[in-house]
Amino acid sequence: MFHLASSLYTQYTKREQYNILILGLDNAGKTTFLEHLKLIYPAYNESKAASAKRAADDEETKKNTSELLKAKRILPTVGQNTTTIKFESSIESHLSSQFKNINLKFWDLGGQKSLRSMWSRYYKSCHGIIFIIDSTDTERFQECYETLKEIAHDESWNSEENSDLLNVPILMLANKQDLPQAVDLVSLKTGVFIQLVSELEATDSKLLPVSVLENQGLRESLEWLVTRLIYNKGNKQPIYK
Ligand SMILES: Nc1nc2c(ncn2[C@@H]2O[C@H](COP(=O)(O)OP(=O)(O)OP(=O)(O)O)[C@@H](O)[C@H]2O)c(=O)[nH]1
Ligand SMILES: [Mg+2]
Repeated sequence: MFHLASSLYTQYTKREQYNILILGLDNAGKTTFLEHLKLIYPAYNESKAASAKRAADDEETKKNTSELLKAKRILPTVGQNTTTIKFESSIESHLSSQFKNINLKFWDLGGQKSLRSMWSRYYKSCHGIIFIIDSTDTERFQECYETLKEIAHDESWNSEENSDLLNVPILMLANKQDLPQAVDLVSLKTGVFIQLVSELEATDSKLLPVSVLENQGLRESLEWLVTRLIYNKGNKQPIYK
């Protein structure tokens, strides 16, 4: 009884943290994605007052986060970047109450070939994966496909000791849709990724079009991911903070 009461207390007073891995080939836009999230969501430790002030300032200056981002110099990642944000849902749904008190901790890992062997070290601790594809880099779609397939088929997901990893959601983002040469979603799905999409059907996955630089599709992507993280909570518990 005490345990039940204590666990209920924890669930209602603490925030839930989900760990998300951001993966993809080099130059896909992973760090840009993370930097944009930092501009549009509050940091996990931002107070309510600071949050309200920031929202008011943004409204006043009509801050264009995309312009701010373009002024930043983002270098290729060697190692990792981490950020934790407070998730805020903009959608009213029957899940709205569950969308409260959620922190998302992101690990953005370097995508250069020599760095990819490090990725699997993080699988055990993650609740979800975001795989970013450069939709203009048609020459590397095959490499992208093979890399994603390797992740999906990594033995970590299927081993008995990691059975909680089985249904970890995989969100694929077809990035750089703002550029005219970007391949659209339908062509992506019917092209090199068709086999992958059907292979991943058994898992919890989705492919969405975005421009992480222009803030197109960012919030919608996180909404999908968080819905799936909550759905998978029975399998893979969040961390209570
Ligand atoms: N036009 C356009 N450019 C983008 C977009 N996202 C990222 N870029 C550009 O793509 C380049 C690479 O972006 P990064 O975020 O550094 O890529 P990354 O995936 O972190 O690369 P690594 O750290 O090497 O793995 C930068 O010049 C970005 O400005 C986008 O949505 N549209
Ligand atoms: Mg990077």
